[in-house]
Amino acid sequence: MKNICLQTRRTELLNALDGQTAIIPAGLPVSRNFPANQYPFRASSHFLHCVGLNLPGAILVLDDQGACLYVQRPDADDALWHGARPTVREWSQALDIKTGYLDELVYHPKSMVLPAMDGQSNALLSAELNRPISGGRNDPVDDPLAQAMVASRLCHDQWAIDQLSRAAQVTAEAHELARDRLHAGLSCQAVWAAMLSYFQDHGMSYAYNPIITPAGEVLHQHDLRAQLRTGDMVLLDVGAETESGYAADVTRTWPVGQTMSPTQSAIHAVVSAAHKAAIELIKPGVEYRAIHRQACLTLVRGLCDLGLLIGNPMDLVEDNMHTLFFPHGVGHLLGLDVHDMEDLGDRAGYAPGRRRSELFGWSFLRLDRPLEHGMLVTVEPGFYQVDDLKRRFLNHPYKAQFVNWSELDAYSDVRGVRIEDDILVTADGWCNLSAPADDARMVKR
Ligand SMILES: [Mn+2]
Repeated sequence: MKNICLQTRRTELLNALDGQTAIIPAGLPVSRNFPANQYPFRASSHFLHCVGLNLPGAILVLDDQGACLYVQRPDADDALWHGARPTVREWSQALDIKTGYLDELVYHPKSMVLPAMDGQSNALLSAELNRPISGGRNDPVDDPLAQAMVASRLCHDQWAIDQLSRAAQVTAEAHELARDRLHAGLSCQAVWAAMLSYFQDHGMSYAYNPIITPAGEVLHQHDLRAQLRTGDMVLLDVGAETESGYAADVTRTWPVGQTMSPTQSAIHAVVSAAHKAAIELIKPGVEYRAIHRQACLTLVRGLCDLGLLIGNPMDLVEDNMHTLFFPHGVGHLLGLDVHDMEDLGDRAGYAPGRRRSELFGWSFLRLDRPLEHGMLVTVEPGFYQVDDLKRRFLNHPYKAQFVNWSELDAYSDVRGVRIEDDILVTADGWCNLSAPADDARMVKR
């Protein structure tokens, strides 16, 4: 697989590193119980970005000699249990990159590292480099390398866009398949099985643990044991991952049995209007924060029209009243990771010099930078009735007055509604990669 985009990425990273040495490990498989019984292996996204293949244990080194890929030397009986492995020469020819075996790698003591997510490979690197190395969003990482990787991954090249489009399209199709099957008595597990099967039929896996639930107000509800009942609205947040690791992230909220109640339908329409209004603003140069604010404002306007909130929509957003129903951010970067590059903290999500707000709601905004051509972002406004939040607002001496609490009681059959699509920033507007197949997909402005 000679891939010109991968070569270009490695060359640009080498140039950005200016002769310094960088180590990018793929990571090692993680065992479930005994060592030989392992979870499916998925290489680190930084490694996939540069190499394009899931190679357990492999390490990419970038230094003043160029790029070199070090792979595990096959064990004597590997061929028996796993089949014959390519030699380094074969890897070199297939990937058009210099290669070696890991036992030939001489570590430069000043190497910068992008940690993998598994403890074992980070421990090995720690021992080789004689300093602590660990993954995780709050751990120290080598900043110049992290910044170079953010610059490389922030805007997607054509190969990435092709992969991301395929993931988004297959995901949108799986959601439509699920919608047509929802009926009382079906378990969420069975819905997941149908969607996963659709991904696998298309050579894909899943990008994150699915949320399929009638309890959509629990933002990360991963329990799939619920059985659907007539009158439920089901929130499905499910996304495919291509073989090369590119993710989709799509949410739909649908009724069990094809029809929504009038209250469910009214709230779904308000969320849908917020989703549409936010997307409409997208183009290069626009601050993502403004997309979030637009979603908040449209949502609040709709809730005022329904008589659930009382006051001037702009003032209500200023008073953070939207967070009663929409506490999270309107979206995030998407790429190889479903929340792209969050292993590097907020380096990718936040423009240099910016920090997260401490204000409730805004503090959950994962992206705060001007949009650029080639970025892929999600837009995912929602409406949730969270008992704990409602209590907090009801007991708030100032905020409680802006809610028509008795009217809200009539909406008890609406638990959680979210609509999420994957929006590519184009040269002059946007393109919804996860739009239903029968919609005009390329909506350029
Ligand atoms: Mn998302």
